[in-house]
Amino acid sequence: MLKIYGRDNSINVRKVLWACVELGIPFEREDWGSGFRSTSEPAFLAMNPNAMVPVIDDGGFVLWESNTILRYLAAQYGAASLYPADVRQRARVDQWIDWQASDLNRSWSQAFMALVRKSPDYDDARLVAASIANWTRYMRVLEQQLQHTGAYVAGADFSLADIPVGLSVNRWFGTPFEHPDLPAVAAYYERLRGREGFRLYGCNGQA
Ligand SMILES: N[C@@H](CCC(=O)N[C@@H](CS)C(=O)NCC(=O)O)C(=O)O
Repeated sequence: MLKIYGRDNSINVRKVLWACVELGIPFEREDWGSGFRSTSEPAFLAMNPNAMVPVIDDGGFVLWESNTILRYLAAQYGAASLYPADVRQRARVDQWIDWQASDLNRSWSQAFMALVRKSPDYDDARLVAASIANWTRYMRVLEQQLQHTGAYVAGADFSLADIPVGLSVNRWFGTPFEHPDLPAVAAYYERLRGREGFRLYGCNGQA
C-alpha cells in the first residue's frame, strides 16, 4: 500500500492526501515533521535529504517534492481527467501547478508567518504589507483566470492543478487581513467544497 510520510496539517502533505482521494488510492500515513517525529532523523533523511514532508513510498519507489508526487500519482494511477494526456492540455495544468509553487506560494510567506503563525521573526509591518500586496496581485491573476474558465483553474474541468491552487485559496481566506472582493475566487472556493477530497484535506490544517 502507498505510504505517505508527513503531518496532515502541512499544506504540502495535504496536496498528496487530497490527490489520493481524487484518484481513489488507499494509503497509510505516518506523522513526521514539526510537532511530530523530526525529519532530521537519519531514517527520514535517507528518504529525503531536504528534511521536508511529504515523502511517499510506493512499493519501494521513494519520492519527495509534493507537486512531483501529484504528477506521479496521477500518471501511475491513470486519471487522465486530472492530468490530461494531450500535450497542450497537460502543459496548461502544469502551468498552474508551477505558478502556485513558484509565484503564489512565495508571495504569501511573510504575511502568513506574521499573521497566522505569529512568528516574531516575520513581524515587520512594512514587509507584511508588501507581502499582502504581492499576494493580492497574484490572486487577481487567479480571479481573472477563473472568470475566464467559469469553473476550474485550468479549464472547465477539475484537474490536478486545482489541488495546490485550492489549498492556496484556503490559505488566502484563512489569513486575517482585509481581503479585496474576488467573486470568481469565492465561487471557486464554494465549488471545491463539493469535493470529498477538499472537505477531508483541503481545509483542515494550519500549515
Ligand atoms: N518543495 C517542497 C516543500 C515542502 C515543505 O515546505 N514542507 C514543510 C511543511 S509544509 C516541511 O517539511 N516543514 C518542516 C517540518 O514540518 O518539519 C514540497 O513541495 O514538497
